[in-house]
Amino acid sequence: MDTLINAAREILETATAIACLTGAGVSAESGVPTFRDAQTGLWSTFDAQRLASQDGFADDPGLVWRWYMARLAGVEKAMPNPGHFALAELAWRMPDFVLITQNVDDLHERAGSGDVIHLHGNIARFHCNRCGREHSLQAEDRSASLPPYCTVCGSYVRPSVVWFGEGLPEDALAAAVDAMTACDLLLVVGTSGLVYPASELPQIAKWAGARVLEINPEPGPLSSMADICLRGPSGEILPRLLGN
Ligand code: BJW
Ligand code: ZN
Repeated sequence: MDTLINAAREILETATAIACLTGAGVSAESGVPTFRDAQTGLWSTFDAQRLASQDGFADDPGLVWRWYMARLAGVEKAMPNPGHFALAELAWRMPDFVLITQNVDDLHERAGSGDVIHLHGNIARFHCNRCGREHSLQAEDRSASLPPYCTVCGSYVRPSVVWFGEGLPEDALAAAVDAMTACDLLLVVGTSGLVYPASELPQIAKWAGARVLEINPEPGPLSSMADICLRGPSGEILPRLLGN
């Protein structure tokens, strides 16, 4: 592993434009469950693919609401881990650094990262499922058995996250694609690479000539395009990569 870390550090030190794509794994060591990890992942307890969809919300809005309120409480309790801090430090060191996350938590921001591109939204924001009006969460909403109603149209309020079958925010996706074509190094951290269109981003960077470095304890579909795979938790590997 030391040889691989040293090789990766060399690539990092000579890179002039770095992009980083993170997934649920980067927050795992903060106690935020990943989606697909067999033992602890949200998918092992719930059919999250169903809950995170319009069909799931239509079938049982109360279940979906309570699931998100429980997850929001978990995110609020969680603290950034050394992986989040290392990425914030990398941004301070590198003038040309773009951080793109699929995560709906704010742990990158709380570690000091600014201008984070959120591809899948934000679990702490809410809007009407019909008219789109923003809703600020009230204390009583948190323990409610049903979602709050929109004050404009009376429909249910939902979390401002991207569900399956929904489009990603266009500006975020465009900025992510730009970063892929502009970078000479892409770090892919803690994502299974299973969810489209985020899963296509590393291929865009590769086609544009960037080197790709994967940090993940497990191999996945993105591993074959990585120049170096560092197998281990990002909370340990990222600080080592920075020489901390
Ligand atoms: C560690 C670690 C440690 C652990 N350190 N690492 C058929 C084929 C292809 C595509 C489709 C298809 N059918 C439908 C689609 C499209 C669909 C899709 O991709 N589905 C797949 C499941 C097949 N995508 C969409 O619907 C997207 N929209 C779209 O495509 O619109 C057009 C369209 C619509 C319909 C049909 C076709 C096109 C929208 C996707 C939105 C995803 N939303 C979610 C939920 C957000 C809200 C919420 O939080 O509830 O986003 S799903 C979930 O997955 C969440 C995540 O951001 C996302 C990615 O997951 P991530 O981050 O990779 O986490 P995990 O758990 O998968 O992996 C964790 C990783 O960490 C693992 O690798 C571990 O090893 C690692 N790890 N510990 C480092 N300590
Ligand atoms: Zn409304």
